[in-house]
Amino acid sequence: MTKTVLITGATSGFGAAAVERFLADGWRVVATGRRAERLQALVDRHGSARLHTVAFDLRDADAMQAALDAMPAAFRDVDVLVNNAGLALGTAVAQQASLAQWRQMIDTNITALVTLTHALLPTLIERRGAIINISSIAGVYPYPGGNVYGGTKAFVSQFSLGLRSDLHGTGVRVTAIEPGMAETEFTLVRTSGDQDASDTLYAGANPMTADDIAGVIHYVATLPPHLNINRLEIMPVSQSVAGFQVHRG
Ligand code: NDP
Ligand code: 8X3
Repeated sequence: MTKTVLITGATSGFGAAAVERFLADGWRVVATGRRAERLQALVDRHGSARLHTVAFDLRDADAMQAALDAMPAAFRDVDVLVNNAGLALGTAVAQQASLAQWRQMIDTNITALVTLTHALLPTLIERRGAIINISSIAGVYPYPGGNVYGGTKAFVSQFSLGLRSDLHGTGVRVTAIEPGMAETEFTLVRTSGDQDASDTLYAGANPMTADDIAGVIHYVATLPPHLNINRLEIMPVSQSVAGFQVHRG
């Protein structure tokens, strides 16, 4: 039977690559993001028999509910929710950071994610489905300038584990994927559009690609139903963790 996956943040990076991966594997896909023209391009490429796109800002709870209410019947039975949309904004240390950017990260990475999850839980329980949350190594390992972004991702990982406990016995699987450095539009967004900064960060680093992570998302979604990966941390070989900092005054 054809399964349905709802993927947020499908206009770029991991989400866009995941759309391609699931469609290629015969799934029905609901793809969301704010940039309507990119979603339309997906429909132009793939048609709408197995693809439903809907453009809205995830931070707008009313728009989210309207999008769910308007979902065509063929796409309503969501088996897998991929909470992928998210962003980092800025690299400033806390004492110099923008409160507006902090709030936007919290509203997107946390509030929108829990709101959508809450709305789809009844369906996911009925379908004995799966929730795949895109967290980050930034939620595990702190670094200067990671402050609120890392905090939101720590929330995502811990919320995932909490969901696992609450959904005990329902058959619903929950996974937090915690990627390290991957080249997408992530750094362009983080630096407010600084393409040079993005290019410099990834230059020579052989970072992960969006396809790498899409493959992991698809792998998790298609595991035998008696298996649950709780959290999955993945980095490029070129990246590793380096020690503590010590201030001597
Ligand atoms: P991209 O910037 O390429 O993609 C982010 C996606 O999120 C876009 O499709 C964007 O769509 C969507 N999005 C952002 N804000 C909103 C919003 N308010 N409403 C709806 N959609 C929104 O980055 P990635 O693919 O790299 O990021 C995907 C996830 O992976 C994020 O949660 C990120 O934190 C996480 N991550 C990324 C890593 C990396 O190194 N790239 C590493 C670890 C985790 P649109 O702008 O059209 O709304
Ligand atoms: C993205 C990974 O290390 O750039 O979540 O914050 S990092």
